[in-house]
Amino acid sequence: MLETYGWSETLRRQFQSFAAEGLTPGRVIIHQRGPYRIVTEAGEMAAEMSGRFVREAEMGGFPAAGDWVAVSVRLPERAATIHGVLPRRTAFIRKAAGRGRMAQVVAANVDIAFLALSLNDDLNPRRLERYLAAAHESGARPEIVLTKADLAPDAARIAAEIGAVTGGAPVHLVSSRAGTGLETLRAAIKAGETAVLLGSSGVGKSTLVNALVGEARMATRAIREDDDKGRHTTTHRELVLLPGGGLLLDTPGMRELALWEADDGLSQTFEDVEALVAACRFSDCTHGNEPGCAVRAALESGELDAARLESFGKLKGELAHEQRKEDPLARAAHKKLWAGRTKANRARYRARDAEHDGD
Ligand SMILES: Nc1nc2c(ncn2[C@@H]2O[C@H](COP(=O)(O)OP(=O)(O)OP(=O)(O)O)[C@@H](O)[C@H]2O)c(=O)[nH]1
Ligand SMILES: [Mg+2]
Ligand SMILES: [Zn+2]
Repeated sequence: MLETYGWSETLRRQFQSFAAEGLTPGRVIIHQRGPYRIVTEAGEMAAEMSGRFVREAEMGGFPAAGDWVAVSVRLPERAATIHGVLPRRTAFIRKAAGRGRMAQVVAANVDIAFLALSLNDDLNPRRLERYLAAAHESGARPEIVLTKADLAPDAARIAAEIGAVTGGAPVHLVSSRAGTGLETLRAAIKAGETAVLLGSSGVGKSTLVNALVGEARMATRAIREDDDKGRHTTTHRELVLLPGGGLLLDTPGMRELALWEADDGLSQTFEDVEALVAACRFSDCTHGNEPGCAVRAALESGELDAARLESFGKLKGELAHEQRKEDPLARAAHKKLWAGRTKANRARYRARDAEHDGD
């Protein structure tokens, strides 16, 4: 039973200490406000965290959709108490919006990240790069899903263009309405594997889940509200078992997956740019006027797109900024650097003013 939800030998070994305490394994299939919904050997049930677990959990340690948890089951009530979370194989983490900005696990133990973009919208390669960086960082393998193919007469051409900037991630072209591309997408998720659907609100994630399941499992936006971009139809995360095996996690739309220590993810997304940077003659090359600059040469030959380079620089800058915010040491070092620069600038201005004093 649990095998269909991805239970494995590795998990069984990791669970041994919990088993010794008489606990049972379960997987979080619904994460929403209020109790979790989990699946166990005894079927589906509601689950809440034990008081002790809540007190002792570390940042980002609360269970998320896709997590394997150790529970005590109260069978007559069909309810369970969560006492622990198993180590995550992969995790999608983002900063929660607003103050406090705690790390939030969006999805855990995901094998494939389907990055959904609607062919009905302006496809923004920069947004795609952000998604890809976050996906690589999570440990899941990213695949692009272009939705609403029925609305774009030149869908195949767009798919090819997108395919050129994904750094090797496969591109799927689907229409839930016309029923095209669904079989190939379903085949991409092997039995026991978990995929997550990520993308902006309204791109058709829940409609796609329903099309793959073959029934209306998830509520979707009414057709006449097609352009109501502001509203989120799905507000919880739900793991759905697909008929052919494999699991698909539907999530609420999100505008951006803010970067959270996505250093490696960024490198993987921009492998081409990083390779060029590494090929510059000087290791601290600013790609300005230095001789032997591989980046400038690639820009001139057209091998590298200027917008892609700019996006790389911007994401790198943002990432450094995020890391400074989280890491007090880095923050202090940065402050010192800037204090030093300001001081140097002031000295320079004074010298310049002194020079002009005699005028
Ligand atoms: N033409 C067309 N419309 C689609 C397709 N798939 C979904 N839609 C429409 O797009 C709208 C949004 O679909 P949803 O599935 O609710 O979108 P979502 O991504 O789940 O949105 P959130 O839950 O808010 O994140 C609905 O009106 C769907 O009918 C498709 O393949 N073709
Ligand atoms: Mg939805
Ligand atoms: Zn250079």
